[in-house]
Amino acid sequence: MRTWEEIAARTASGERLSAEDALTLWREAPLWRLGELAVQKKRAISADKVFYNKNFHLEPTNVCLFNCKFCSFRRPRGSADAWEWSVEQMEQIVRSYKDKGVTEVHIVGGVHPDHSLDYYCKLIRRVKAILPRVAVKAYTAIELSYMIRKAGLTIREGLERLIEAGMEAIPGGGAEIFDEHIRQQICPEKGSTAEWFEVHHTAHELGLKTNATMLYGHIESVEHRIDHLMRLREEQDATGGFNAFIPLKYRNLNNSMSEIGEVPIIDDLRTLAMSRLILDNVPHIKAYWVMYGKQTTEMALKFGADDIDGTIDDSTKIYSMAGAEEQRPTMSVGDMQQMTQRAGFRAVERDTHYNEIK
Ligand code: V47
Repeated sequence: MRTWEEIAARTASGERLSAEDALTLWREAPLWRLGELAVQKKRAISADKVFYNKNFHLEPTNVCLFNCKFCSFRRPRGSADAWEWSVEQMEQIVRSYKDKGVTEVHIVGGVHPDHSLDYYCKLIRRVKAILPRVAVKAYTAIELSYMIRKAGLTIREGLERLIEAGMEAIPGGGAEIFDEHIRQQICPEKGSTAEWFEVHHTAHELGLKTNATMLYGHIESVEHRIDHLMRLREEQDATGGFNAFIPLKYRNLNNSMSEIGEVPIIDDLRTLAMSRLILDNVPHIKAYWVMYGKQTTEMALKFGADDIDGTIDDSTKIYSMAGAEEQRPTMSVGDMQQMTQRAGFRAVERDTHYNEIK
């Protein structure tokens, strides 16, 4: 077995990590060395840039067919804090972003029992009618798989309809942890790992770029995280369709796994760095500031992240309901620039496809 020092030296010179070496590095290398290696890899791809965008979220409903144990967002239909916005209500929200310079709307919500594929296509069309130049990054693979199968279509046919309606990218949610045994324990009702990959693989074949996530810091082990990253690396070798990887730290407020607690920040930093090192073929590693909070996000830039997501404008509740620091998440461009500068990098505005906006 190689020592961590040997593995670090080989990784630095461009050798791809095996699962076994990744485990040694993850467990044994000091944090500073992981940071150094990850930033070296980050610089080779994005130099001194850290990307952000001007975006907002639309969360049509928190009513969901599935009852995932880590979720603090879901509410039973009819309960006091459940919401089901009509398309007209969402149009009103979208109209408030006219002339605000946003380039992306991220649409994601519960898997609602009544909504049809036509409803989801209609929502995209209405958004595009109001904000024609804004990219719609919409629906997790789990929502997509459900709405498309319910319509009696193949994943390819369903995605084609959504693309025709104006969907430009797919967010990374619903990946959770790919190991089927762990998945069964934390989200037994949810769509499977195979379903998640089928949607992303088909999207890539159709030329759509997508993101990938990993929910970590609950009952999984480091081996499960490595397995998750290896499966993504393999898919990326085959299609090249992932734009960004987003490690999502399990936040434990008000859900049925709360007793597990949250992992320390050092674990977040090791996970970010190891994601950058294992995913040598995924260009961007996103430290989602809404989930980490601003301080950890700033540190994440020293551990291989090159993207911090966007301005958000207090439009998402998934993380505030799970106990994240930012209860009304909003970040100004000035704040993002300062955060990036303090970490020794340069903030660059991007669109959904990572084109720089001058
Ligand atoms: O799939 C839910 C996660 C995801 C909790 O693609 C939780 O740019 C931690 O995927 N603690 C949805 N995580 C959010 C998501 C996302 C976010 C930002 C950017 C992008 C992108 C994608 O949120 C779910 C799940 O893994 N999640 N509850 C929780 N308590």
